[in-house]
Amino acid sequence: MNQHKGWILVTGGCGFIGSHTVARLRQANYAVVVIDNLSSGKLANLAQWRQDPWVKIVIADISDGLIVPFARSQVAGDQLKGIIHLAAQVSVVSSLQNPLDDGRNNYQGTLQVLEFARFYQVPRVVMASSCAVYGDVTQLPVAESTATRPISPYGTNKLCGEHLFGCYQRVHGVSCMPLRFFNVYGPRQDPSNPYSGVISIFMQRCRDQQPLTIYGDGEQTRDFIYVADVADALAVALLERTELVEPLNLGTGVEITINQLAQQILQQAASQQAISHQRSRHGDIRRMVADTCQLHQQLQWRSQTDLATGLQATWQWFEQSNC
Ligand code: UD2
Repeated sequence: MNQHKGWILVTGGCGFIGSHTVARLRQANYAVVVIDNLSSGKLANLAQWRQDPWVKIVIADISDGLIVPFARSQVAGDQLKGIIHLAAQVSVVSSLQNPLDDGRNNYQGTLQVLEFARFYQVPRVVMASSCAVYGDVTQLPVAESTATRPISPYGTNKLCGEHLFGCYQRVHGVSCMPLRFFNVYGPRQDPSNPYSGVISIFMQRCRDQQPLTIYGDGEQTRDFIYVADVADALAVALLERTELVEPLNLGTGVEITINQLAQQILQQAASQQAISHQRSRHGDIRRMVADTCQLHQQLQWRSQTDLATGLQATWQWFEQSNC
């Protein structure tokens, strides 16, 4: 393909969500520049675009600034159409252990992205925020109007990132929109550390014939959204609903307990692995599910993949991969 519809910068594009976002943008014939420090992302996640002239990858840490790495990308002469900002430290637990690292990645990194957008007059920036901005909630499903009271440096820095977005919008006219991700799952999610997504951990354990561990009684709930749907919502927010600027929940509105999830995964994997229970994780949120009314009304978007379908696709990937 010789032509494309314009360049889009994806920070964290080598990661789990980032690589699906690159796929979604290439499908729509946008060219993509990725900046990634490979702290959790992998070049292998973008292997299928290795020969693609419209996917450029620069290895750099966004918290040190984007202007110099972008100059290395060979597309610096072209006007960017937009930025999808996904590069982040993603573990709530790590943020409690190393709050300064979290601040550097998630607050300073976001500020660097916005300074870059201002410098290059990038018309639109969309960022990954998190339902962690709400903290412990008493009313479910959680709506965007709920008071934000984060209970971790991770949630606090994501909230600060949202405020930076609002500030750059008002002061510098950079069109900015945060999406508050709920629990994202799907192919390429890396199960290699204890704070990886629960679906990736359970699937790896089924595949490797090890028992599953549930923290606490398993009656805690989450709202799981499939990664290709997340990539689609990001593309729509960046390219189609450019008038939107207020944060929106990005979830499915479907609440499931971890006990139910474990059973569904065992069934999908045709596995009879035992389930053991361990003490609850410190700070584990009890119940979480998105109110998706604003997502439907404003973004005019809803998730397409139900949990059974998403688990099936994820399991197929786990069976074939050796991660
Ligand atoms: C998710 C996000 C995090 C942040 C947060 C906001 C992931 C990986 N993390 O954290 O970035 O946005 O939401 O609140 O999406 N569990 C088990 N057994 C296991 C692993 C987990 O029982 O082997 C439980 C865990 O205790 C929790 C639930 O499964 O109750 C989900 O855990 P998680 O680590 O997938 O995600 P979460 O919600 O803690």
